[in-house]
Amino acid sequence: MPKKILVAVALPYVNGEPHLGHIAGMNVPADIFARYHRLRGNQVVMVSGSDMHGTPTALKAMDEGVEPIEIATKYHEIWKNSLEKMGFSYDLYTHTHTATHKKTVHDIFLKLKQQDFLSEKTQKMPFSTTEKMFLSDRFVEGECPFCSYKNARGDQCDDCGRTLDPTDLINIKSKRDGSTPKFKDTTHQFLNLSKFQDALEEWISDKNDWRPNVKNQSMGMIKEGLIDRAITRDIEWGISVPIKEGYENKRIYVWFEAVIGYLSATIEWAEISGTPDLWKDFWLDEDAESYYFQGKDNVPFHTIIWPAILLGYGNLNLPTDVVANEYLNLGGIDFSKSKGHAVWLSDYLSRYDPEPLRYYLASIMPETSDSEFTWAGYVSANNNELVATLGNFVHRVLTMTNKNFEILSKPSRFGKTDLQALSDCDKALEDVSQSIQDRKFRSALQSAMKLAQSGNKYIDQKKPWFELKSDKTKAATTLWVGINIIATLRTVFYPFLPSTSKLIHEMLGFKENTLHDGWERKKILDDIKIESPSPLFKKLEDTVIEDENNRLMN
Ligand code: B3M
Ligand code: ZN
Repeated sequence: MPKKILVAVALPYVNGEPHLGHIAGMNVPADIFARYHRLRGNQVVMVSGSDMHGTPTALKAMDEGVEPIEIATKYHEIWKNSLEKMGFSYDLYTHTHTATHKKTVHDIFLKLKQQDFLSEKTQKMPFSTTEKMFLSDRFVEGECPFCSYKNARGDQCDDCGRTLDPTDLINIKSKRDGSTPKFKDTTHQFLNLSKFQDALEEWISDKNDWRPNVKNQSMGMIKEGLIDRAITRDIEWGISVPIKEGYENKRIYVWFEAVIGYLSATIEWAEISGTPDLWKDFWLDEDAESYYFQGKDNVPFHTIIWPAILLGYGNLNLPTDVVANEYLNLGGIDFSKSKGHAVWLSDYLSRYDPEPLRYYLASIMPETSDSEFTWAGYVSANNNELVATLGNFVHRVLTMTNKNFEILSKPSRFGKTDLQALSDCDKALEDVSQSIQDRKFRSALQSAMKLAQSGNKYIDQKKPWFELKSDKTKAATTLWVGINIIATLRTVFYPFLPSTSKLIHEMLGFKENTLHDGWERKKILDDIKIESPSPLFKKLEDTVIEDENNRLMN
């Protein structure tokens, strides 16, 4: 029975361009996971889009002296284009400024209100005496009372990850003009998180296959005691509050509505596909699974706030896993000078190919601890692993076959080494598959690369160049086995390197879409003809390292 799998990728704020840290933490793992499951024949819907509202966009718009919608639209286009160029296979990449999203948010808000999970309360909020306005979320900064981090924001501390209220901040300052705000009463709608304390604790307690950091951080916050949080704000940029009086100048808190973006995107996707009810397969069917990919700072919103909203609404599936990554840091260069610098995705793509980046980011993915991107590491991964191991193996086998055999036929007998090589193929299929299912992407990639390494060893051991001179049928056996290894590499690398996989597929003479073949060693025809192959990867000069490091320092 094919599974139904929702791949939900965090909706990035559109207050800037995507950099490599963003995609290493969410898009790369999500795409590997989605592509793997599609190839297995499972029914997958992968959605995300831009998180358009709230103070992040409003603050950037203020800096640039334009309306928030201009900023949001501009960066949405940049994100969408760059993600497309990377080959991320979204079924829908939308944004949260759509009619479908607003309707879904209002529906959920009203249902929660009706079920008594929202209540109105008056709270003290920072008020700017210089600008005569309330300041929330990213409009203020101060010291975190839990971990003493100096730049904590009005709704979250980026250092310890806790969700906060502005009243928690020590030495609170306006991010807009540096002034010290006064606290003033204002009325808001609150999500009664305290009502979900027990249900959430029970739900998380048996999540033993979650990454330890995700489970422990969430459990820790729940155990500290959940407090009701305001989900409306005194700001102008955002989704209106569906309450008749008193909320005309207020908007829904950006995090409350952004998480609903996963649901509204699935609904929008179903509508666009001409099957408007299909979203239900992924959200109402209890057997459907849902995986949420994101950076670690997003965890409490996906393990506490979103599940609380889902529980309150009723009948909608809770996350199967919240696959959060740690951070990818920019390493190998002087940090003080590079502060504020990043490798921007569109800039990368203007000079280099997507696939080596997909590969390198998967190989250093910050799954359980922070990791470092270095240009030296990138060049080495490209030259030593992609070019010298994978590319070289494929090239040598296909070239030798093309030069020496018009038609290569299936051998009638295999030796021990040949059988071992074929069983290595089955092992790679199993190992990569298991690791991806377990959301262990680095280990999955290692198992895939191991097959290319053992393929090279097999060829070195069998020496088909000698066999060609001494006994051509032996050489034929070796190359036929080599081609079977290549056919398996085509499958196991598909989730990581889809274009490379497609190229291998075509070089093996297969015409149909790679997706139709399933997770298996593609059945090699009994008689196969190999055309002269083209190289899979380009070697990079060592000067790339210095050039790129210089670029970062300037
Ligand atoms: N926009 C935070 C971020 O971009 C936030 C994620 C929303 S996911 C629903 O890091
Ligand atoms: Zn903190």
